[in-house]
Amino acid sequence: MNINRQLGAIFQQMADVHTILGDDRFRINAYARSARALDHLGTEVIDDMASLTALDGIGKSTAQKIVEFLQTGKIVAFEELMGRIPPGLIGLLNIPGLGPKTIATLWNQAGIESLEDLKAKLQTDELTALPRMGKKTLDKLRKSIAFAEKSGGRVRLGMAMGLAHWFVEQLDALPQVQRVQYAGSLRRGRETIGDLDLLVAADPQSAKSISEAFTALEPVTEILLGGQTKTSVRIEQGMQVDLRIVSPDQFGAALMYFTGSQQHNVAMRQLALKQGMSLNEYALTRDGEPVAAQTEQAVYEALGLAWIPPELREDHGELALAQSKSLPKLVTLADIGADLHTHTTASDGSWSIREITQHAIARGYHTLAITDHSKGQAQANGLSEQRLEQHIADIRQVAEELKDEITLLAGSEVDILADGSLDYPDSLLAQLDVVVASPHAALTQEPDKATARLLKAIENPYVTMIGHPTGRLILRREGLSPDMPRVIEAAAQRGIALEINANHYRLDLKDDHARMAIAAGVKLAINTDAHGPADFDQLVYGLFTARRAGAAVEHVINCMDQQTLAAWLQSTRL
Ligand code: DGT
Ligand code: CA
Ligand code: CA
Ligand code: ZN
Repeated sequence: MNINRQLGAIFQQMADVHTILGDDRFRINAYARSARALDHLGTEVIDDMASLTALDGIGKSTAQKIVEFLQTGKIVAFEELMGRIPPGLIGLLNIPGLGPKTIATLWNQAGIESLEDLKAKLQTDELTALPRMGKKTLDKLRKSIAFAEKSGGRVRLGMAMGLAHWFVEQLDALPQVQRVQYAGSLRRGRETIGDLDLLVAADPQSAKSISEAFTALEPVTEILLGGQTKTSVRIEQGMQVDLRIVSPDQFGAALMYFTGSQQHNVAMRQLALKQGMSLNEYALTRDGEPVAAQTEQAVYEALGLAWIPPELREDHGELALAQSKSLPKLVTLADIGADLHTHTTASDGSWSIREITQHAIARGYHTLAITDHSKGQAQANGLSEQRLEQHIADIRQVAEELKDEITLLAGSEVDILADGSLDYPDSLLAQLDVVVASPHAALTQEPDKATARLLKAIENPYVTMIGHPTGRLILRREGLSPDMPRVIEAAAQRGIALEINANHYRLDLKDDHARMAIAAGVKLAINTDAHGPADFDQLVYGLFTARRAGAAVEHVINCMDQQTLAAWLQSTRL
């Protein structure tokens, strides 16, 4: 379990509940700051007051709570605080766009204590009697609730991955376990995950003891299905985790089956039937005799197919490509040599220019672009024109000092304003090496306005790429719904890149749009948008998304070598 994230979520919830209760700002800010600090921390917290209070954003009282949690598994102050509000109110915090202040109003002035209460009141417009609750706001709220219910119970890839790694580690530590692998939508790298699917290879004799050890793991709160080879549990994070135990000689067929997707499985089974064979979760067989089962490769090969990377197993034409041995050679972590969207303390990041550059060097990157926020992003400490000029000079200085180790580029993540103009004048943009133009505000505008907005930004002569083009936050905020085929076509014409923002809340472009971009000949950028130490590691989620889109090295500018990339960046200038 990722302790930092668990603690971060607790402190954020404490900040929210204090806000709902109308408690003092000072305390609220302290908890919110601690939550952010924990989110960005590179290493796991340990129960030591001195090292905890040394961390930026962690005060003495928060540090004491962290120690309490690490030693006892709970925080008494948190539990007492939760007792002060109706339990149903917490669920309302999951509705996108519904913040603790509004929840306080709904509770205090309309007696709303749960999602059910709120939905009942939204049947009519009676809530317009409350402050800041116009008809438009109510409509937005109705849409948000529908959005939240549609995503029902799914979690973000980045959250599920952390949990899966922890379970894999626990199972791997059991001596009876020969192999363990996560499967399902997680292995396919989908942006949200319904439940975790874990697969273990072991001697059938030991299945019982393995499933007992699994159900006894600390985060398990409920056993949904307690068989010997099939076990399902609910864990404290709310997720369901399925465990299957198979004998080692069936592992490949089982892994293929439980990786899915279901549509891919159906297509595979049909292909097997066509060839006079039969495929199920245990083996590929002919006339009841096993043909292949031990590895996925063997099963695919026996059907005349190349091994298909899990990210492509969605029945989007991958079988035909595997048959003609023309699957794309998907981009991997090792192919990435540059990050072109990162933040420093100049705006809302937690690294200095030098620190982030050293981290990029340590990761073996040949190029790094620093792209702090523009002036309109006041809440993110966006840079005024004057500050940007100074920042460019500061970046150039570090670039000169470290030029033998890395190419450090001066950039900006410039806001695309609601009308499509950029937040800095062209004369200033012209001084930059990289211009990531991103929408941050006005994210509920009508689709045709959003389309016009992005098209206008693409026309700017200095823009290098559009960053997180829709501004969505997965399971939180729908973001813009522009006409993506038109935006992609414009980017292709203009010769600029579209970003896959690797942050697991964003993954924006999403997989389907990235696939369209590749087909249209648009170059993709995969950037982490790093704000702090843990963020470079989010690259894996961007890679999953790119791979689901069928991206190979030649589609991704971060895979270019230093010289090619420099020349490509130049080529985007009109
Ligand atoms: P999720 O959990 O909703 O994010 O999506 P998956 O793909 O992980 O789905 P899940 O957990 O229900 O099942 C895992 C895999 O097991 C699924 O991708 C394919 C396979 N599977 C499950 N049920 C069926 C089925 O009824 N037919 C076939 N052919 N495969 C199935
Ligand atoms: Ca699943
Ligand atoms: Ca499942
Ligand atoms: Zn950014």
